[in-house]
Amino acid sequence: PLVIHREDYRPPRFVVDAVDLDIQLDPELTQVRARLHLRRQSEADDQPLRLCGEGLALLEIRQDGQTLPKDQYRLEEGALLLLHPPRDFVLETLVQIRPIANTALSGLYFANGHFITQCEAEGFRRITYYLDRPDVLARFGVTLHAEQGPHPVLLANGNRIAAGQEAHGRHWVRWEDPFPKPCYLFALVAGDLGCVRDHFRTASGREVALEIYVEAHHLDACAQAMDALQRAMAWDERVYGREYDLDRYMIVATDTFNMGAMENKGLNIFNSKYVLARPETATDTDYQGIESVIAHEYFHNWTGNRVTLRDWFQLSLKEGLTVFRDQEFSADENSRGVQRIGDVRRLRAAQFPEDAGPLAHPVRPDAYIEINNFYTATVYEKGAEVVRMIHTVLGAAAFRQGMDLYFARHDGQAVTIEDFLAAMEGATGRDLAAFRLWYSQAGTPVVHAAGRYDPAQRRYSLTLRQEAAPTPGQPEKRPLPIPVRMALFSPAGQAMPLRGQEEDGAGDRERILMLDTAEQTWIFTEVSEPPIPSLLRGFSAPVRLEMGFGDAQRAFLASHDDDPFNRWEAMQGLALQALLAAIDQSHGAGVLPELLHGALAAVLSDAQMDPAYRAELLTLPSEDYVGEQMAVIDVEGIHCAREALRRAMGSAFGEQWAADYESLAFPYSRDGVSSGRRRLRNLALAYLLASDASYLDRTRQQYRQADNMTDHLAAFSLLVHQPDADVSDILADFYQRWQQHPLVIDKWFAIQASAPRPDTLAKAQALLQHPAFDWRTPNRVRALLGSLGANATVFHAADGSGYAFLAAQIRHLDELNPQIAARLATPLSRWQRYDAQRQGLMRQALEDLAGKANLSRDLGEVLEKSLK
Ligand code: B3K
Ligand code: ZN
Repeated sequence: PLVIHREDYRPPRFVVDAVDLDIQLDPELTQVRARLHLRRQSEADDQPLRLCGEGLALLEIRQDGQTLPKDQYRLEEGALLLLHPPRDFVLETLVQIRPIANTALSGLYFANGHFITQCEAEGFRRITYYLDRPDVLARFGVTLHAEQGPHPVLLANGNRIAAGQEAHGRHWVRWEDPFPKPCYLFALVAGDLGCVRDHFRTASGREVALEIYVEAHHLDACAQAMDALQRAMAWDERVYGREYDLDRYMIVATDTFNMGAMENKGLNIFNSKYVLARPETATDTDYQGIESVIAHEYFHNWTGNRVTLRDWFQLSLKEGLTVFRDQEFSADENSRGVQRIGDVRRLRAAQFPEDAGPLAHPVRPDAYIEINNFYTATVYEKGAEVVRMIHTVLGAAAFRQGMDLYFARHDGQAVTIEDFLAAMEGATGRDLAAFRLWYSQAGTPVVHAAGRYDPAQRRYSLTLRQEAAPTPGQPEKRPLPIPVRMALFSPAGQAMPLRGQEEDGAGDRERILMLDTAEQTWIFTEVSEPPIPSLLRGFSAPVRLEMGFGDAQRAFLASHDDDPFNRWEAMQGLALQALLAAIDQSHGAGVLPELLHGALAAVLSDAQMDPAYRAELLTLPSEDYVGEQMAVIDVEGIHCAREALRRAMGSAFGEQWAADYESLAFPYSRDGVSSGRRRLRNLALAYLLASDASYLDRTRQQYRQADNMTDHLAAFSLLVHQPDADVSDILADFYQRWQQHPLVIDKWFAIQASAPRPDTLAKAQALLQHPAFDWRTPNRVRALLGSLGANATVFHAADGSGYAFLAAQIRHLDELNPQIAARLATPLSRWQRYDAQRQGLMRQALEDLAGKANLSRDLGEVLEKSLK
C-alpha cells in the first residue's frame, strides 16, 4: 500500500477558483455535474493534472465547453488524469454515484430516507473528480435537485440563493458559500426534516439565524443543543474575540454517522447522540457530551475553517487546538476541577495506551497509509495537552495575543503547526523552539521526582528526572520541555511561600518549574519544616509522574491539597496502591487500608463539598487504569481486587452511603448541582449493592420509579452487571419501553456487552442476530462490538474466545465500513501488554484478519503496525 510522507508535501500545481455543482439526487443513481475553474500555478509546468475520484462513473467530460477527446485524458485507479490541460480553463464533468450502496458512510450516502455527506478527510472524491486536498480553497456554489415529497428540505453550505419547482414532482434549491474552503468542508443534506429555529446577535450586532434540523418527532429534543450553541458563540466572542461570519448556522442530526460530528462550513452534521436529549431518554453524561461537541464544532469555524490545514499531517493544528478550546469552554461553564479530572481520565484511558503501543505516533505524524486512522486520541487529546502547556507557560493574556496574531496572519489560509507556533512566538516574543519536540516525538515521558529536606540549612531540594521508552520508528528520545506546576505544603497543611535561588516570583505559593533537560534540581530556601510537595498540579503536562511517595504523603495531600486535581490524584493513588498490593499478594482487597479508610471517611463526611467532585474522589480507578500500572496486565486479578475493594468500601461505610442515597433524592432538574447529586447518589447505590445483596430490591425500585434516564439507566446497568442475578425480565422490560428510541437501545446493547459476566460472550453472539442490531449503523455496531472489546474480563477470556469473536465481526464489517472496522481492531493491537498465552491468541486473531482477501487500507494499516 502507498505510504504518504509529510516530507513529500508539495504545493498544488493547480488551484480551483470556483466550483459549481449541480446534483440530481436519487438514492439509486445520483448525477453530479461539476464545473471547476482551474488555473495552473506556474507557467513552466506542463505536467498532466491529476484529479482524485473514487467509485465514480464518468458520463461526460468537457474542457471549455468542448467534449474532451479520449486521447486527452486517462482514468486510473482513484484518479482522472488530464494529459494536456491548458493554463486556465473550465472543466466540466458529469458522474454517476450510488448513495444507497455507500455503506462506508464517506462521500454521499443515503440512510434512513436522508441524503447525507461526510467529506473529511477524503470523501469528496467519492462525489466528483476534484483536487481533494485541504490546501486547495475554492468558492462553492451548488444546486440540489430532489423529489419534493420525501426530500422537502435541501441544504448545503453558505447562503440559500434561490429555489423552485420542476417536473416529475421534483424541486431545487441553490446554495452559495461566500467563503473559499477546502472540499473536506463541503456538505449537503436532503430529507424530510423539521427545524428548530432561534437566533444569535453577534457582538457587532449582526443577527445570525440558528437552525437545528431533526426528524419531526425530535423537535422537542433540541433545547440543550441550541442553548449550548448560543453559549459557545458568546464564549468565543468573550474569550477569543471571534464572531460567527455567515448569516445562518445549521446543524443536522442523523442516526447514521461514522463519528461524533462534522464542522462543515455553516452546515454541521451531527451524530444524533450529540444533539438529541430529553430527560427521559438522555443521561447527564449525554447532556454534557452534547454541550462539548456542539461547542467543539462551532469553535472549528475559526480554528479549522477560517484558518485551515495545509495537509493532513497538520490535523492536530485544528483538532488539538479545538479540543483545548472546547475543554476550556466546558470548564468555564461547569466546574473547572471536575472538568479537568474528566479530561485527564480520558487522556489516560485512551491516549496513554495508544502512545505505549504499536500504533503510537507523534501529535504531528510523519507518515500514514490511511489518514482516517489518524483521528486519534494522540492527535486530539494529547494535541490539546500540548496547546494547554503553551497556554500555561505563556499565560492567558499572552496566549490570546498569540491567537489574535494567528488569526490576523492566516485568515483564509491553509497553514501548518509551525505557523501556529510562530504566531505564538511573534506576538509574545517568547521562544517556543523546545516545544516543537512535543509535536514530533511520540511516547509518554515518565517524570521521577525526589525531594530532600536539609533541616540545618532549612533547604528543600527537588530533583526531577525525565525518561521515555522507545516508540515505533523512534528508538531514542530527547528531553521534552515539561512545565511542572507545584506547591510545597507544611506539615500543618499550609501552602508555603516558595523562595528559590535565582527565580522570580519569590514568595508565591505556587510555581511552574520548567523541566527541559534530562534531570534538574531546584533548591527552595527558608523552608522551616519538611514540606510535602504537590507536583504537576492541574496535570500541567501529559506525563506519568513517579513521586516515590508513600501512602502517608498521599493521604496528607488527599486531605490538604487545595488543587482539586491533585487532591483527586492523591485519593486515586491511595486506592491504586491498595489494589496493586491486593493483586500482588493475590488476595482480594477485602480490608480497607487504614489511610484509605481515613481519607474516604473524611470525604464522605464533608457535606459542603460539591457533589460531583465528591463523587470523583470516591470513585475507584478503572480496571484499565490499574492495568496500565502493571508490567503484565492481570485481567482477572484486577477485576477481583477491584470488586473486593468496592465491597469493602460498601460495607465499611454502609450507613453513610445509605444516608447519602436517601438525602440526595431530589426531583429531577437539569442543572449542574442536580446532576452532581444524581452521580453521587448512584455511586452510593453501587457501593451499597456491592456489599449488600438486599439492595437489589432498592435498585429494582429505582429502575421502575426513576423520572429521568440517568437514574433509570444507573439502576439498569447495576442490575445487568450483577454477576449472577437473573435479569431477563429487566432486559425485556427496558427493550420494550425504549424500542422506539435508537439512542436508548444503543445503551441497551452497550450495557449487556459490557457486563463482566461469564455469559456475556454468548449473549453478544445472540445479540448480533437481534432484529435491532444493524451492521450499517455505526452507533449500534460500537454499542455491541466496541463495548465488548472494552470489556476486559470477557474480551480477554483465557481461551481466546473473545479475540476470535471480535476478529470474526471485524472481518465482516471491513466489507461494509472500513473506518469502523479499523477502529474496532485497536483492543487487539495491545497484545504486548498481556501474558504469553494471551499474546499468542491475540496475534493469532490479528494474523487471521491480515490474511483476509480485499483487506481495506484502513484495517490493513492497523494490522500491519500491530503485527510488526
Ligand atoms: N473533524 C471531524 C472528524 C472527521 C473524521 C474523519 N474520519 C469532527 C471533529 O473533530 O470535530
Ligand atoms: Zn474537531
